[in-house]
Amino acid sequence: MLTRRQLLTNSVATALLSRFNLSPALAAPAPLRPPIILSTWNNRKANDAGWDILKNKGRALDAVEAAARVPEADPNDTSVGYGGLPDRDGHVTLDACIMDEKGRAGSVTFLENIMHAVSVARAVMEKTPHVMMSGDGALEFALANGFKKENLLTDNARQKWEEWKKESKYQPVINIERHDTIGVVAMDAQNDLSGACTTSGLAFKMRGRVGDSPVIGAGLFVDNEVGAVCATGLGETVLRSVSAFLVIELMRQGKSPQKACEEAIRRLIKKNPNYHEYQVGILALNRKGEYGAFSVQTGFNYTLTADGKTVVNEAAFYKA
Ligand code: SD4
Repeated sequence: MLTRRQLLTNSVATALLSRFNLSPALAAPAPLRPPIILSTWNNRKANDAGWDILKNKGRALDAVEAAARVPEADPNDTSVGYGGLPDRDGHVTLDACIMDEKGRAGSVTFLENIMHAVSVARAVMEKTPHVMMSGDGALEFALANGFKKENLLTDNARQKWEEWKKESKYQPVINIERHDTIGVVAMDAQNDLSGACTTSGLAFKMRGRVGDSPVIGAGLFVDNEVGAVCATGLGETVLRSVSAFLVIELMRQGKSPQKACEEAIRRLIKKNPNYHEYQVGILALNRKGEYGAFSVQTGFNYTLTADGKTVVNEAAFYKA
């Protein structure tokens, strides 16, 4: 026999269901989806590091940070962290950000001499009341929080800079340099979402230039009710379009991740019509574990790990 309390709970539940016109099946919580991690470009080792965390029921936040740290530490990756190509004055300057399932965010821009910019961004998020820290202040904060100061300019990167100086042409090249700037988005076993981005930015950029990667809403945005989105490519175009936030809002309105990326790239091209001269790729994941990617030019690929398997997929691209 039902107790008085159970009867009361049942009648309140029935009243709520009819008030909001819900069937009991619709009111039940959605079943949990399996974890998934995606990163921009061919970043298999990064995904492996993230997957190790996700498969053990770890947080998406830890997974995206672990993934981003892989290219940061790799001297052969010339657009992230250690080994990143320097600015036109020979300084490696880093941009990074991270966002968690609570919508908390941390970011560093124009950071020098610290390999793991993404972890400094996480420390900004977790240990300060701020979202963004920049330049010398970010460096001081990193050192005060136990990060080690080191030279990030490798012999290889210095050599490329010396070569570049002979002509000193400032022309970002589409898909010819190896792109390793990593944007990474993930959903964990609890179905919480997080994302991270880390880069040394455009090679031989003007000193002090900051791209889209550390800018919340441009290079990265996460909304746990909707999805997680990251962008890569010519940051100036992404900054003008606030692309990651736009894709989140398009998905909120009901678009699939694929359609949302396509619409955001179309809008970006409208604002930046010289689209033969630059590359941008956007990668999106929604709460159902559905994903999509789209780019301005051919050549953008992304790495997907789900169910313990990793594949590198070519993204579709804009055709006028
Ligand atoms: C930037 N979006 O600094 C970065 C660069 C990039 O692949 O993603 N390169 O503009």
